[in-house]
Amino acid sequence: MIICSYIDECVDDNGGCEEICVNKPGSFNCACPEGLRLASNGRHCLDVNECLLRNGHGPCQDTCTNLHGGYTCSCDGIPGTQLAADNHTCEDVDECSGGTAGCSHTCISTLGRVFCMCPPGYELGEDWKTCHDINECDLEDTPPSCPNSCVNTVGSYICVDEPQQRSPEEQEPCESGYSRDETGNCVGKSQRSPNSSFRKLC
Ligand SMILES: [Ca+2]
Ligand SMILES: [Ca+2]
Repeated sequence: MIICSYIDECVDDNGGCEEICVNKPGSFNCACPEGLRLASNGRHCLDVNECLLRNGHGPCQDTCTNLHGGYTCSCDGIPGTQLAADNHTCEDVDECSGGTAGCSHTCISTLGRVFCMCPPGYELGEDWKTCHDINECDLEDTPPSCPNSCVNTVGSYICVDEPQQRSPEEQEPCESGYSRDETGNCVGKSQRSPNSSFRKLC
């Protein structure tokens, strides 16, 4: 009767391996964890410099720093960006998040810079942050559609009806019991007072 017994070389001093010893029937070999490679002596593990690829960037979009058994990426070389959740690419830092970054209205962030924008009817002030109403009635380059009856409003403007220029003879007669006063309004004959509660507009 022949009894075969395998010797586990890894039991004794880890088989002489620096990191991982893999026992096999009749033999064994050394291995290294991810990020390290087996040295030519078959026992020691050497670091892999992942950053040597791509002109020193390695797998990183920007800066690659080699570590023993690994590497780390950073985005110090691309202003306005930060390392994304994938730990490799660089993403724009949104300076507008959590606030308006000083903009009175709309905040836009791109590549580390903040731009403020204004809604229609407003223009950006000298601080490049605060939106001020445009007085459309005073615009010379693009005058309003009603240059003679323009009233500026916040964010826009309105056109008010121009006052009637017709002479009293051309105006329609007032209802019975009313007559037209000096401003052209029909007022009760017995209440010819500007403050009268019986004042009636035609
Ligand atoms: Ca490394
Ligand atoms: Ca306006």
